[in-house]
Amino acid sequence: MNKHPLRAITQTDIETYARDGVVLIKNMLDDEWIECMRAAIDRAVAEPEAHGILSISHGPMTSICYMSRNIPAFLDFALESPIGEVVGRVIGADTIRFYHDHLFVKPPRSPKVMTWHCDETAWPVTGEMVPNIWTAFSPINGENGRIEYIAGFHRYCVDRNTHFGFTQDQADGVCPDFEAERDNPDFPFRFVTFDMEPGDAVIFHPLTPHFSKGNMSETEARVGLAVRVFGDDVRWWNPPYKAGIPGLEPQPDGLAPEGDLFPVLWRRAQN
Ligand SMILES: O=C(O)CCC(=O)C(=O)O
Repeated sequence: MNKHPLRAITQTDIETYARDGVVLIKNMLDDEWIECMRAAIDRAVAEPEAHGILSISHGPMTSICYMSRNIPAFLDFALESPIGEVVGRVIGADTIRFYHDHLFVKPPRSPKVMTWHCDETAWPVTGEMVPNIWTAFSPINGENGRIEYIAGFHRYCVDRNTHFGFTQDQADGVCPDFEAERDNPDFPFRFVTFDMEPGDAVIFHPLTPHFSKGNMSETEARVGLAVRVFGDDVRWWNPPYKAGIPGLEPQPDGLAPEGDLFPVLWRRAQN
């Protein structure tokens, strides 16, 4: 099972993430990881309540979090796979800690649409270094519900200190419905999306809007495992609309996350 990515992170990967707020990393995992995690994912999908915490989007799609607390393979994936290194190098962090994992499985013919949203508004922290590394464990394509992203919108949000959520009472309210912009030739941002193979990953910024439609395949589930991490600039911040962390009281605003619930996944070697 590979500990380092199967191909090195490049300057182009780093610049693409900085510019677009989203980057595809092909071929991150070897076959052993894919096989091991497919088995662990099948276990979680068979009994979601027993193996994770149901997310609000659970329903016609398996959407559960914190499997790493129940199925050892998910914790191994966070700690021993290349994800910490990959995300740390792409976002330019010196230290990457684990935050949580979130499994998204759309079975064949799942009508589940994830409406446009940014993740950042839910996380009980400030800082830009709370990306999502979303790894494919099935083929991902236009038929089975691949994710779409609005490239560059994260900079718009950072520059204006704007934070869109899922609901009106979160920060600056509901994320714009970018469907209205799809055919607008004057829309200043790009829609981007990626076909993926098992073991490929997409890293996206917490303020990058994303969306996925239902799975129109008759036969193929769409399987993705999101891992969210904390980098160097992250500090606790707990207004009422933020998600809690199971088993942990809200932490004092302004402190950096640390401790056993947030193990270090990767540290940059010092020269
Ligand atoms: O898997 C999906 O379709 C949505 C994923 C998502 O919203 C996320 O990873 O934050």
